[in-house]
Amino acid sequence: MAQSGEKRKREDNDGGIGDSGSSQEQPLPGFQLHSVLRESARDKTIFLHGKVTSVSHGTQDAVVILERFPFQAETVSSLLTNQPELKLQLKNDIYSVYHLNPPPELNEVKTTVICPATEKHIKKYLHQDLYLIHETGEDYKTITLPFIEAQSFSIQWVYNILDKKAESERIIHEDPDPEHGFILIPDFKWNQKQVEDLYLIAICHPRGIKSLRDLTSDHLPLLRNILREGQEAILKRYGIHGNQLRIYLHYQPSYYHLHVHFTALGHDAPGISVDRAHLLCDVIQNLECDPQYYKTRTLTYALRAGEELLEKYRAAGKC
Ligand code: M7G
Repeated sequence: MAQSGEKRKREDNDGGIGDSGSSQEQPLPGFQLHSVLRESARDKTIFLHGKVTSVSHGTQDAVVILERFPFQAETVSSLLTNQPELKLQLKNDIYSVYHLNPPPELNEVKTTVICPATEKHIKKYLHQDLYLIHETGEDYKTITLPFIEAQSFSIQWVYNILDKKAESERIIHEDPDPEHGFILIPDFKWNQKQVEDLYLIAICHPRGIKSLRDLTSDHLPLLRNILREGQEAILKRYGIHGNQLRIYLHYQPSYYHLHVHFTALGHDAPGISVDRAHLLCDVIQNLECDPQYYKTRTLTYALRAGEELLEKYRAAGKC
């Protein structure tokens, strides 16, 4: 579908250098809350849609994700030893509940800002009912692919990493081979303070591989390389063995440049459910058995109400 020049410009800015270059400025000038997109008491996370206003950019949409950090074994005892301010809430026999006000350095809130946020970002974080799509190889060609080509998120942030224009100091491992190489880097969902919620992504060097659907047996050397070198690098850096890692691809991904997720097996990371995650070891085996597996196979995934791709499937009478 055609997009307005304004929208395209905003999407092209997504993750661009221009944005990270302005990190010295106040990141959320004049922030006004527009709505709560989603919240999770269990995950201690809230997703906000707001408006920010600055002289240079006028009024822009922003998505802000606030998230409480997990406790860290090294610092947690100081919460209790340094004369904590404990306010009693309830006492019954041997049981008591307090409110503890931690010192500021132990009370940080991880704040992820996407600005300017596109409509697609806002929808991505909005709580919506989910619907399953059973996408055949033919559906991919006639419905999904044209949609991706017209609509997908900008992957400028990915190119910034590959070109060392952003996050270069965060790279954990690189294989620079243009065909089989990749960069392993902490995902921006992970604060790197504890390995319990370890989350890295391997971004492949070759450009133009959009997703699982583009993979054939020609890509086996690349995939095997990511699996082997990714595990070795994580073992070396964090002491976590491959058998304690969940290594997978998303289908559908949000960003159409092939990347692989590495998460701690014990971490209930978002996007690990069977309707989205494809284990890299299974992907490799499937391609070893059938070089065209992902071109022909029906792939099942969930889409949110209101998502444009879902509307396309509905219009085609496929959902
Ligand atoms: P995905 O499967 O395309 O989509 O994964 P998802 O976000 O719906 O899971 C992309 C992954 O890249 C996610 O795990 C994001 O958290 C991560 N990510 C996204 N951005 C914009 C960045 C970024 O700028 N830097 C880093 N390091 N990770 C990012």
